[in-house]
Amino acid sequence: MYNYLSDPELYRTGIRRNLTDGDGGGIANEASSPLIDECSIKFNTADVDGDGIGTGGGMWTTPFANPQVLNSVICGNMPNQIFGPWIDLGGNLVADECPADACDADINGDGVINILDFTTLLVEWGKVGVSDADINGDLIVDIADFSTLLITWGSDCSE
Ligand SMILES: [Ca+2]
Ligand SMILES: [Ca+2]
Repeated sequence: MYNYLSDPELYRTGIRRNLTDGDGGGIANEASSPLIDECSIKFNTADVDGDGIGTGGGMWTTPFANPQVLNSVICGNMPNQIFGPWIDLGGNLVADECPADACDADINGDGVINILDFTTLLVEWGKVGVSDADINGDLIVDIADFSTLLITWGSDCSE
């Protein structure tokens, strides 16, 4: 998501597995101060080509802007979580490693973890790089993702 001279409000939004060669894998704020409320910003990557140009895997913000973050999870982004200014309104988790979240295994996002997610995982099996079936965000679809799917099988992820 690229914000330029705008202050949108994001509420209960998931921003996951986005890629850029430059800055701001998940959200880039150029002179913008969004309100980020109950959002999940996970497994986004800046500087995909690894040339050292590109930062703010989860969120990147230019100086003098003030994105406000409330009750949100920002984790598992590369090469870092947040670059630039932001205002912590509380209830946030910002971490390199994401805690286990049953609903990460809801690959197709329909609110339940079932055979449809398993089918997608089979189709994507062995894929290297960004995939919805890469449940743990380590950029390969393998047995670790399958294990998480099994453990969380049948979970209700609807809101
Ligand atoms: Ca599902
Ligand atoms: Ca994986």
